[in-house]
Amino acid sequence: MSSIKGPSSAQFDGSSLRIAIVHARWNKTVIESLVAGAINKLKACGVKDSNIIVQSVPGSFELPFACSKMIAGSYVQAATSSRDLLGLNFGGSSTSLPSNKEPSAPTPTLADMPNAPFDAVVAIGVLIKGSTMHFEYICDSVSHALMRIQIDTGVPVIFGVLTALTEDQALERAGLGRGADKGHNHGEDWGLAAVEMGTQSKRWA
Ligand code: DLZ
Repeated sequence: MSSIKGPSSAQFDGSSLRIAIVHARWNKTVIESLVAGAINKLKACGVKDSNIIVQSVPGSFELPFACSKMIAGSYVQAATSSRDLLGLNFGGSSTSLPSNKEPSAPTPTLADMPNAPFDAVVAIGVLIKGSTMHFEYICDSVSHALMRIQIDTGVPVIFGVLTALTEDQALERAGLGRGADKGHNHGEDWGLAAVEMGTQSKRWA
């Protein structure tokens, strides 16, 4: 029997939105796919490439700090863009998963967005349970901190943190499953959620 789980879709126009993606670098293969899925969906909803800022941090534990600084407009973009660090080149308007062969578009930095008031921030991380309590502490603290940031700042923070018990769970949620069913890339859902919440938060302002 097919699953009934998942969001019902609604269409929002992202053409006037500025979106920040902050991602951890732990579990790179899964992260790459999730970030690509989110960017592709943002662009499919009309968000301009020049209005998508991507910033990386070491691990998921660092996501709340970086999100909060991005919202404050004071996080310094690394000299090398995270898209390049990941080998992700998002040139062109293709909505398919990016290939490293596509020409690299100049990656916008915060300097290109003075007073960058992001309409939404997508926090992306992949936590995979190990043999200690580390996983539980990070999942708990990061999810609470991200919730607090969006409530305190009024800027929607999309919870793009996979809290997987196994590597296979993480791969399947990034569309990279090892079986016949590759699974669904949740990054796409996060991109959609960012456009909806960014649009709605303008109306609720
Ligand atoms: C240390 C650590 C471990 C063991 N596992 C993960 C993980 O599965 N996913 C992730 O995003 N980060 C992990 N980290 C790194 C922490 O998030 C953090 O970067 C370090 O503890 C430094 O603060």
